[in-house]
Amino acid sequence: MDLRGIGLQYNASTKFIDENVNKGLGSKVAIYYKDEKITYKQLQDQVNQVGNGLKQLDIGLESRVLLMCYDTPEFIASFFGSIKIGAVPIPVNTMMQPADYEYFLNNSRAKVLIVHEDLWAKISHLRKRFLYLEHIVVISQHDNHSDNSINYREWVERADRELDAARTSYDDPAFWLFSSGSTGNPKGVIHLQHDMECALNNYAKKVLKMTENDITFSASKLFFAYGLGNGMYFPLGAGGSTILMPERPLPENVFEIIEKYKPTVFFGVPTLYGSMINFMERNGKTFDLSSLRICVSAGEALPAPYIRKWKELFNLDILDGIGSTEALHIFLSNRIGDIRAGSSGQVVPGYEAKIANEHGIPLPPNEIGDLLIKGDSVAHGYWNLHEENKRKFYGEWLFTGDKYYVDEDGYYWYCGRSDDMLKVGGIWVSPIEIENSLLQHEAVLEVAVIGETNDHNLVQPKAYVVLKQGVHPSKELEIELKEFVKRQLAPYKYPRIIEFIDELPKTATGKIQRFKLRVG
Ligand code: 3UK
Repeated sequence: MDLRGIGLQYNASTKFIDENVNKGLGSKVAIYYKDEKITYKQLQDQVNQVGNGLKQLDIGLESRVLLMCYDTPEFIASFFGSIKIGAVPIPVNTMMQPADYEYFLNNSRAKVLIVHEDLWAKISHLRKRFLYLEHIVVISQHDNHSDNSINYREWVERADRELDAARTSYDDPAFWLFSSGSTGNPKGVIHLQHDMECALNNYAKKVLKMTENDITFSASKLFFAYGLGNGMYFPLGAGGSTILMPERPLPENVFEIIEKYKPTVFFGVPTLYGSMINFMERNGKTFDLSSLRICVSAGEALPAPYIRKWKELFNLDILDGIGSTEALHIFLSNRIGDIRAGSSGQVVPGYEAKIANEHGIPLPPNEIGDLLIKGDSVAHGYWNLHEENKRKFYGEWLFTGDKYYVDEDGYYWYCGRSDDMLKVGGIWVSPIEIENSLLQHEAVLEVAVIGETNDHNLVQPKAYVVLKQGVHPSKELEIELKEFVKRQLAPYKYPRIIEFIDELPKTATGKIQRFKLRVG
């Protein structure tokens, strides 16, 4: 039927799941998870069952579904099951505090939450505060629940395995990701149905040369835009396989997974490469990484010495590339066989980049300015934030918030953030949020948090603390303050260094001059 007004039909779940089965890959392994091997046909069944389960709850087009899921097959089935019926999945960080989840749920107005049992246990007491939430689907080993939540396994098993994709269009919202803001309030980044295919074609296929033969392993979790591509829609989009690891990535378990499942492409962040190198040197052990053909780093700039060291230890290259939640994935990257250590490489095919001064005028090579990029995987915009949208999305251009210069050969060199935000271990940390937390401690009068770079050029949050009168600095107090922040905020945000000082540098109007602390 030739219907008017419905737009160009496109559903990302059809593209990333059904097309593989239709191509004859049904019996191929899509996901390696613990001792399970999940084929494309099995994954398609699970996707369809989640979609049908959601439909039975009266969830349909444009309805948000919040995912508080570890990296397990349920994450992928829930993500694509939601998309297939035109609902909009929102994977969120599993390391946050209860108040953060209240924010995600109320801000997104998700009607359904799909959540792992232990995470639900942390927030179920707040249920009355979740204004729009109607259904809770709990991924659990147990069958019975005291509250009236739904058991994921029973819900899926009851549901039909046949499901036609909703009539979504190419430009329909497909999923959201929350990006941290400088005041600590995350912003819902709305991505469209076509965005994943665009990142797949531009970066995974053209830069990483990903094919059906690839098996990926991402130490970065699926709820990060980086991990979502690495561990889900890149391998599935190429008809390859992914290895999922729900645990926190530590050198020992990352090495173990690589040896056991033999991936061909590995994705990490600079701090992880650093700790893996350190682990090797400390233990004098060797690991067999010979299955890998390439390693990728993103999240923050990769220190050049790590590239050399990794090559020495494993004879493997690490490709540094910069991406963002708003751009969905990597838009500047080094190339296989063409690496400039310390640089973010060249523009990824399918994107354009521009370095501009404060008036938006393009700058010549070697001059530092604001990096703007253009490309089809760039988000539709932020949810419900009109002013922020105007500042971030300039017509066709995305303002990245990063300072860069480009050399005569077209390689881009990172020079820092345009705001005060810190990247710690590849994850955003807002100095304001840490300051606000420390200020609640009874011993603290004033505080300023900055990023301090260590010997390897990696950033650690450092707090300059002015104590209240009568309180004296001590090692014990330092430990107590760190623990205090870890209890209040997601633990990865705690200040690694605390320095007690008598007063903070301030402007005449009383604004803390963080830049003065930065230069020491
Ligand atoms: C910084 C880098 C220097 C930069 C991400 C790959 O990190 C990702 O997304 P986020 O939204 O943060 C984006 C910001 O992080 N950054 C990222 N990579 C690099 N700085 N060198 C790098 N290689 O400030 C950027 O604006 O958390 C990374 C793929 C998808 C992503 N979302």
